[in-house]
Amino acid sequence: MAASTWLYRRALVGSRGISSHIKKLPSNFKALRLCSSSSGDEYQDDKPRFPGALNSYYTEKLEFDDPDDGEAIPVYRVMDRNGKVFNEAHDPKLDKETIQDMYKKMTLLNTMDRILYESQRQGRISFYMTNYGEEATHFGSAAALLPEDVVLGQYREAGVLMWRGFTLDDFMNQCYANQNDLGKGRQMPVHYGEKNLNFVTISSPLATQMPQASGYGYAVKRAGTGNCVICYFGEGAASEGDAHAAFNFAATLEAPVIFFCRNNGYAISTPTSDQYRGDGIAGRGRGYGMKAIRVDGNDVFAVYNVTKAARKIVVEQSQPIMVEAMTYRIGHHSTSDDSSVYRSLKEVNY
Ligand SMILES: Cc1ncc(C[n+]2csc(CCOP(=O)(O)OP(=O)(O)O)c2C)c(N)n1
Ligand SMILES: [Mg+2]
Repeated sequence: MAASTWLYRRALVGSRGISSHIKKLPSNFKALRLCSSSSGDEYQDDKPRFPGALNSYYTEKLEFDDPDDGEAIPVYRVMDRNGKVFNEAHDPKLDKETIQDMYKKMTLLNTMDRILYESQRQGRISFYMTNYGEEATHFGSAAALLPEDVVLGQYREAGVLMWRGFTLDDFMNQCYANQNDLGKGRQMPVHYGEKNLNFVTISSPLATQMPQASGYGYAVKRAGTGNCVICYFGEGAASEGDAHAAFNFAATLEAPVIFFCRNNGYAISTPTSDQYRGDGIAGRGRGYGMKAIRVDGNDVFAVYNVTKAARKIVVEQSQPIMVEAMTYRIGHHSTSDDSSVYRSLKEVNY
């Protein structure tokens, strides 16, 4: 049954619910056309009032919406490859101390990765995952948040935790699962968590953090603290059903969640070309009724600006936002992976 016919019948029987809704509809409501014997000319300016697409309009052209029409979402950047800022107005003008702190922590993260990666190779720990190549996504986003904003991560966001104050000892204790480990040795290495830093413990099954983030965001909204939730995830995790549930719940509940995708080109050995069609992850924002932006994830100032602007919108307007940070996973997926089997050294060294 056509939706308009159904609505019309419901209006006639005057039942509760939808009929009361119908009374609010304009007098030239589409259903009237069903009872009219006129040519319909007088309804040329009418707007469709189907409840499922209130912003649509009528057309007499039979055309499919084509994802290949129009331009792809651009990649926002602030600096060129040599660190030169294109437009002074976009320089976040962070103080020297903060910039140095970011830089030092990026190199510290690299050093920690090397030591822990080699610890695994020496058989001292069971597993490890490096963060090489994605440092700017971590520090750029973490620096733009407040410490009270809650982080739900995937696993490759050690820099976010480092920025918040997780110490080298904390990292080591967790990876070595010793008596000082905050997780009491119950988790695999890199499954960090620290309540005092508002960093929810990492869990291995992909995308579980995503619907949790939507729920947490809704709770934060109800609590009215003026904070937000940031949910980090890989573009591979975005192929999980839980990702859809998370986006849709957050959008409809208007929860203050920044969905921060680290699009690093691979989900273990699966390249993005085998992972999705359409305009990446940012391209999905519109489908969920979410603002979205794509950013150069290797440009720390661009990531900072985008996260700061996203935070303002999600908190002030109470709605989720999709951020897609374009980057590249330089290391192997984990110590259980050998990426030379599925990608060339030339690609990695680009
Ligand atoms: C439900 C589930 N399926 C499969 C896996 C195995 N797995 C672990 S990481 C990973 C790839 C995830 O890729 P992505 O989300 O892009 O994150 P990245 O590793 O690139 O940072 C897969 C398939 C898992 N942990 N959980
Ligand atoms: Mg990935």
